[in-house]
Amino acid sequence: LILNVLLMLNVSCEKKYPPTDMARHALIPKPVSVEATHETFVLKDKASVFYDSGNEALKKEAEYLAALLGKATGFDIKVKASSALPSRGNIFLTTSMDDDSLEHEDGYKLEIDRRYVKISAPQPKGVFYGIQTLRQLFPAEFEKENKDVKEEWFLPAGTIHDWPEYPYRGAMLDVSRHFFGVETVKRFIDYLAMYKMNILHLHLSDDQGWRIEIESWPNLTKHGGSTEVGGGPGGFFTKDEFREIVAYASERYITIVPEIDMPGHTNAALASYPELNCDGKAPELYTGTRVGFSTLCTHKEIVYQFVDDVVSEISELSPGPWFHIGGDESHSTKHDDYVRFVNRVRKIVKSYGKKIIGWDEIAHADIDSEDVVQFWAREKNALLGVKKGAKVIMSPSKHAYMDMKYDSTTVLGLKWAGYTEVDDGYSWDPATLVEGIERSHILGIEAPLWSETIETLEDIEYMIFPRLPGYAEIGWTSSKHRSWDEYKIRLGKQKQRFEAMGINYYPSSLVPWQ
Ligand code: TNX
Repeated sequence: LILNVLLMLNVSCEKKYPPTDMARHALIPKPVSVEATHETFVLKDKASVFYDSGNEALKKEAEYLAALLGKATGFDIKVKASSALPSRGNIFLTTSMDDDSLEHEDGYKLEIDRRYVKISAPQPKGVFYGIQTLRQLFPAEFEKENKDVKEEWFLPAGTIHDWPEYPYRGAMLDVSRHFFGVETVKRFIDYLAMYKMNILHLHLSDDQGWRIEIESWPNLTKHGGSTEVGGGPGGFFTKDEFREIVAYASERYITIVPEIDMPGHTNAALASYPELNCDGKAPELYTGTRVGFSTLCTHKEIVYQFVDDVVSEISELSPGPWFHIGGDESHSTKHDDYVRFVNRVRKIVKSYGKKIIGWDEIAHADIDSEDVVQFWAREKNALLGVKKGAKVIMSPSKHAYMDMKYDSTTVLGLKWAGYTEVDDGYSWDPATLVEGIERSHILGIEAPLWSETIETLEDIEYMIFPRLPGYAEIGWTSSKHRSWDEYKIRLGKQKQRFEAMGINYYPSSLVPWQ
């Protein structure tokens, strides 16, 4: 009886908050389902984030969320273990699911009502994705530093069920043409995480620079890392820095795919070690932007020792399942030499327990169902890969290249694959783009950012915003639930969020910015 009276008092004392509509919030990527119930959850100071007691992985998510909320609101948000739904006003993270509608291992369910917020998922990874959705349900100023202090933050009530369409949802950053340090890479990772992407492919070597320390071949970074396009100072990641990137990414459920591009795109290595060249002479370092002029000497045994050492040292630093061997634009390597080289390198990579990814040209080598071709230019190559049983990552340069200019007025970027306005970036379906490449062949999608013209974080932001959220949505949301006309409205509503975060974005006239 006492309890009932208390409950009644509580109800009658409850403040009235304006109704909400969860379904009208501009979530990117678009979730599988959103049911609004129009109540309001109020987050106040001293709220706690609870997690299943004993679940250490989940505790990490709770700490991540508490830190995020604390930073945004200034509240003192505590993390607590619990075995039941906590009292009102709190947030609960759990991996015990009472709902079989969510069979997908990377999925989550987010429930908000006026009493609590609950994120449940089969795995902590799903909880992390639920947290990213929760974050987007707060008003844009949530993302702003040094804002006015508020006593209450409102969230719209309802239930979201959500899971990804493709397992591989990536972006690539070229740190070779221009070098970007750990802080910039971490920021890039933050942007991927915000949109539930799970792969960061790092293009770690090219003609213009070698960017990762290899202890057994120290001149690669000492000499080969000492410049970049335009003649700037270049740079490289020490092993510890690379480990720091891997760890930062992994806390956000992002796998690093390291790429060492070979046998072409290797001038920086060739300049560092004369024995890798057929004529035994080291060329000068290169700071221009041409491609296709360099090749490792595929007939020399020392070249395979070099590859073995490099793959070994990098694989030891990268816990992910893949090693990207490049293989593109080897215009200075004879076809037969190229095929034999890729075949041997493939065996080396496998001997370190990694699976091979290569640009679509590697389909000419003896690849099979364990290998992955990254489609960027030639449909024929990708189809050959599919015929050999390989899986495909879709990175069509006409749609997915974030280094392409938006239009003729874009100062940064290149245009060899055509201009890529925000709608061209979004309006394609990986599973129907190329006849013969079907849904079942596709591992996922990746949007590369090549950096011939990109020098700073501001440059990076301008090219990836606002295209990146679109690639994230292509990877996450089934194409039957996607259309540009509906998406552009949600994208337009990101304006305040981009501005709150200080992101330098391209204000495309195709998007109804609000
Ligand atoms: C082609 S895409 C390349 C890169 C360039 C890029 C510029 C690919 C596999 N190779 O070497 O940076 O174009 O858009």
